[in-house]
Amino acid sequence: MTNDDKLAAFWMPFTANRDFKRSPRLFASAKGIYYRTDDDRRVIDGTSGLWCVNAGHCRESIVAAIQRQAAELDFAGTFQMGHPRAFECAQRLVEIAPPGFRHVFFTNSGSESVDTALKIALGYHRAKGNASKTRLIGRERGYHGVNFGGMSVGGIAGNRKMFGTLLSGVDHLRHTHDPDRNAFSRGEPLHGAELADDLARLIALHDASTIAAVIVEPVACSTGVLVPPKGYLKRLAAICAENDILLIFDEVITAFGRLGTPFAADYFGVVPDIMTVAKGLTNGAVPMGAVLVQSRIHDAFMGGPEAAIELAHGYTYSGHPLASAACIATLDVYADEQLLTRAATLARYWEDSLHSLKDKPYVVDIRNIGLIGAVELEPIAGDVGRRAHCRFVEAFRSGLLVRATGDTIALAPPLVIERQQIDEVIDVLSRVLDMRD
Ligand code: PXG
Repeated sequence: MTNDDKLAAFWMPFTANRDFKRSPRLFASAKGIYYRTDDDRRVIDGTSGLWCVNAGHCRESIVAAIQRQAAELDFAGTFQMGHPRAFECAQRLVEIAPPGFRHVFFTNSGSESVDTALKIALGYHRAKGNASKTRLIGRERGYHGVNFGGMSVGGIAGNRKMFGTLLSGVDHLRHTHDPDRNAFSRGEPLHGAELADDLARLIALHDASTIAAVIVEPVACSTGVLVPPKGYLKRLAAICAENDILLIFDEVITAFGRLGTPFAADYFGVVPDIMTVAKGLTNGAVPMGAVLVQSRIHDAFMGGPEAAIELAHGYTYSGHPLASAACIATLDVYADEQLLTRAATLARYWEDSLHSLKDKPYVVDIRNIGLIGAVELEPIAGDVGRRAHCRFVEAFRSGLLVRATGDTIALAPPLVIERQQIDEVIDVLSRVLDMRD
C-alpha cells in the first residue's frame, strides 16, 4: 500500500487533504508539553493540541480516571435516567464559575455548545412571554464552530460561503480589529471600545423586541487572535442588559485558565448570561462540551407541569460517563496545580518573549493576552495564507507545533509550560521567522 492509499479513507477536517497526504505530519505519542512524531522526533506543543490540552498531555490521573470509568460504567444515558458522575461534574463546574452560574447543560463539543446556547436563548425569551425575540447577533470574524447555528452567527466567510443561506434572522456586529491604531498592542488594545455601540446600530435597525441574544468570543482566537479593546466587552454587556438581550460568551478556548483566570468573564469583569465551554473541560482527553447558564435563565424554563420535559434538546452522549470522569479528574489537576490562574504569573514573560519577534521579516503585528499569542505576517500578494502556512510546516519540521490561520501564526501553549520552555518555543519560532520567500 502506498502512503496515498493508507491515508485516503480519512477525509480530514479543515485540512488541505491532497497536500497533507502527499507529505503527512503524524504524531504518535505525547507527554507533558511535547509530542513525538511517527518518526520519533520531539515537537513542542505550542498550541495545547487544538487549544485544549491545558494541563499538558497524558496526565496520569486523567488517564487513570478514564480507564477506571470505562471498566466500571461505560455508558448510561442522561435522558430520564442518570449516573452520579455527570451530576458531580456539573456541580464542580458551578463551583468555579463566575457568580450566578448554577446550571450546566452537557454537549460533546464546542459547536454543540454554541447551538445549544442559541436554542436556550430562544427558549428563554419564549418562556418569558417574549416570543418575538428571535434574532441572533454574532460578530464579523467570529468563530462559533461549524454547526448551522454557530456557522450562521460566525463571521468567517470561508466557513460560510459553501453552505447556502444558513439561519435566517441573524446579523453581525463589526469586528474589533484595527491594526492602524492598535498594531503591536500588549494585551488589550487601547482603541475601539466604541465599536460595541455597533449593537446600538443593530437595535435601531431591528428593534430590541426582535433580538434574543448576542454571541461573541471574549478573545476571538480562530480568526487570528483578536483581543478586545479595553472597555469593549463591558460596553457590549451594558447595551445587552438595557435591552433584555442575552449576552453569550463563547469561552470554548478562553475558559479554564487561558487568560490567567478561570474564565475570560472573570478576566474582563463582565458576567454574561450564558457561557459555552469545551476543549479544556476535559483537557482534550475525551470529547465534551458544556453550556453554563445563569439561574434566572434556567429557572425561566421550570414553570410548566413538573412531569413535562422543560427543554426538548440534548445528545445521546450529554454527560457521558467517560467524559464526566475525565472532566472531574481534569478539574482536580487544575485545582491541585493552580492552573486556572497560572497563566497570570507567566503572561508578562510570554508577552515580552513574543514581542521580541517584532523586527523579524514580514511581521506586521504581534498580539497577546494571557497565554495566547499571535504573530501576523504580511500576506503574499494574491496568495493569502501561504506565508503563514509555510512557516507552520517549517516550525513542525523544526520541532514546534503552531497554528496558521490566514497569515497569522497563533500560539497557546499548555498552562504548565515553564519559562525555559517558553524560551524554547520563541527560539524555534524566531529561526522559522527568519525564512525568506
Ligand atoms: N467556539 C469557539 C470559540 C471555538 O474556538 C468552537 C466553538 C467549536 O468547537 P468544536 O469542539 O466543535 O471544534 C471553537 C473551536 C484554531 C481552531 O486553531 C479553533 C477551534 C477548533 C479547531 C482549531 O483556530 N475552535
